[in-house]
Amino acid sequence: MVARLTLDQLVGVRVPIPQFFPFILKIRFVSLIFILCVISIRHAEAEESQSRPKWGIADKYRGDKGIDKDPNVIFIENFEDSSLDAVTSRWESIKSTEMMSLSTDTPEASGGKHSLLMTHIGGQGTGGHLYRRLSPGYEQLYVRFYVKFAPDCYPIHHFFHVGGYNPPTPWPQGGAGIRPTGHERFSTGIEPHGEKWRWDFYSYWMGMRSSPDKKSWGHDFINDENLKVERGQWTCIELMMKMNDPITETNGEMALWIDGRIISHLGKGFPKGKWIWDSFYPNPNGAPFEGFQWRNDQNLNLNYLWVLLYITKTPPGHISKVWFDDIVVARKYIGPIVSLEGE
Ligand SMILES: [Ca+2]
Repeated sequence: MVARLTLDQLVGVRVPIPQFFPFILKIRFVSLIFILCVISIRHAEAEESQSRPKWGIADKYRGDKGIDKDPNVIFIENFEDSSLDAVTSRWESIKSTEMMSLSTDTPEASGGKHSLLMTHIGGQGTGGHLYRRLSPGYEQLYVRFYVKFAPDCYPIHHFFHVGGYNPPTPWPQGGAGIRPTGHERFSTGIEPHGEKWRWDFYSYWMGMRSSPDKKSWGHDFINDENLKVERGQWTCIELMMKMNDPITETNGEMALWIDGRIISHLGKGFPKGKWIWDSFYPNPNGAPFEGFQWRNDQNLNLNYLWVLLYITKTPPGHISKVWFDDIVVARKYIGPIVSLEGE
């Protein structure tokens, strides 16, 4: 009876103990249940901490108000100016301002009143961008942004990029289909992957493999057909990139969160998976991921942000709308905006 009471108190549920158990075995049975409970709780806590950091910078600034003053924040763009000219003055390379406008459509939790709307009309150019350097360059960065695609937005060729050039340039460079040598550039796009409308990385670095056409096109790492891009609603994306150090190592990392939920974290030895040409398919029966040697030159680091909408092959006249808002670049995990409500 003593043992059963203790067990009930410990786990909060009544676990029947076989009546034929001698008293000493009952004690051991209770102890075993207790230990299993502790292990289970700790395992759940570990999973929780993996699925979402306990807090992000945004948790301290409801509606992102004042987040630009945080010592770990490097740059923000919330499009809260009265004119587009005031916005573009913060960027070094701007492509196609004629397709950009300030919109009153903002993420629900946002403390602001404006977002950036890019409106692409089929047959008129290939989209637009805002690009700038992040000086003096960083060894690790978190980049969070909100995006919304119109329900009838046409498939997108390439999207939001973060990376580095050596030396840094005030404009984005080329290099499509070419494997970097390791001293001059690397990049990762967070992309809706064309007609598939699924989120994935799209990375260029010196350790790339080849594609079937013997070139090296951006590599993807998630390959989850269920990770759909939900058009018609705001989505919070956060990318983390960490440089390899020393430069001879493959201990660089990369991670993606969507709406505060960890989707992918890649580094030396994790996760397990299988390569097929330029695509990595996570698979517990595969080999440990080799990690990222983003660079072989210490002067190459994370030093640019490229808000890109590159859209091609759209039927003439078809209108594709994409909104951006609440971009934050920081040294630590940022997380989704915490609503002003309840303040
Ligand atoms: Ca805003």
